Amino acid sequence: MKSGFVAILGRPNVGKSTLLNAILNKKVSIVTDKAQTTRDDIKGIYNSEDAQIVFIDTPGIHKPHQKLGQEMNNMAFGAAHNVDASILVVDSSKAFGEGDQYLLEHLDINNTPLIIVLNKIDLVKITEAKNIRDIYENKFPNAAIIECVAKEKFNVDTLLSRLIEILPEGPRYYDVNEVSDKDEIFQIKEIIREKILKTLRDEVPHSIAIYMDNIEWEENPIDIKASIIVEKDSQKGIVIGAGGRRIRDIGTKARRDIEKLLNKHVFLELFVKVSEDWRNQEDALSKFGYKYEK
Ligand SMILES: Nc1nc2c(ncn2[C@@H]2O[C@H](COP(=O)(O)OP(=O)(O)OP(=O)(O)O)[C@@H](O)[C@H]2O)c(=O)[nH]1
Ligand SMILES: [Mg+2]
Repeated sequence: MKSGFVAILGRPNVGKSTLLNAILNKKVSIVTDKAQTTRDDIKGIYNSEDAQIVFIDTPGIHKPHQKLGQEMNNMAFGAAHNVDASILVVDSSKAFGEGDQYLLEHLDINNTPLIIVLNKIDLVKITEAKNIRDIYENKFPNAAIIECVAKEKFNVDTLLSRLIEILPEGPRYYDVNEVSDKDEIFQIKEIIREKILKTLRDEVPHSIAIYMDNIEWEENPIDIKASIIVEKDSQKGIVIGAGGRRIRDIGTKARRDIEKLLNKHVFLELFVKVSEDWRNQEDALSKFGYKYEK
């Protein structure tokens, strides 16, 4: 029996969460086309007959502009420690730049085995792929490099077999029926945040947190009251939209996914509240669950 912990690391928007969902054949981490979608360490547990791999999806490592960004980086750096192996996901359709340099300077994978996933290879010409491969081969001569299309599950099996080779003999750390370490409340908040990220543009989606006001599990439909937290007054109207159309749309889409998750009918009520400059306020970061503790 092979088992162990594996951190999925990389810059924002490279496809880390897509890769995790592809490995698990289940959506445990939200995916959008916006950078900095993932804000937490999210464990996803893969089980086969003779292996268990506990993957840790992490926030994309970036140069932080707010305290929230620092906390997110800390979660990713923290995940890179105390694991048996790491996967560094790279968007191979983007030229190597400042952001990649930042990551390489700050990330310490602590001498654990590394697999580099050159993702989004579907968007790349063969010659360009070779350039990116050369850069990472030079940086990490001991790492295995695998080209993937996480979105299409291309080469995900190859990645899994390589990982199983690398991992030590060990027990199952989690029950075989557990897919993620996050509870339903976390997943409900993430579904709401995903719908907002997909609906809004520019800086607004990054300024949002979700706060669960109340859930009445015994009611039918289940009664959920949640608040969308924005940073400034001017963002309230953007989230609500003309005649409340935008928030209704977000609510409808979120409710459908929450019903699928819980397999029950749901009544979802959303509120919009301002928490001034919350991404820089320690107490607000704690309240919304973004304080890195280890
Ligand atoms: N073309 C292509 N797009 C991909 C692939 N994998 C992921 N994507 C897209 O890339 C975008 C970002 O994917 P995510 O999985 O959210 O990326 P992430 O690295 O988790 O991003 P953060 O959570 O922000 O750090 C989404 O629009 C995905 O659909 C791929 O192999 N090919
Ligand atoms: Mg992600």
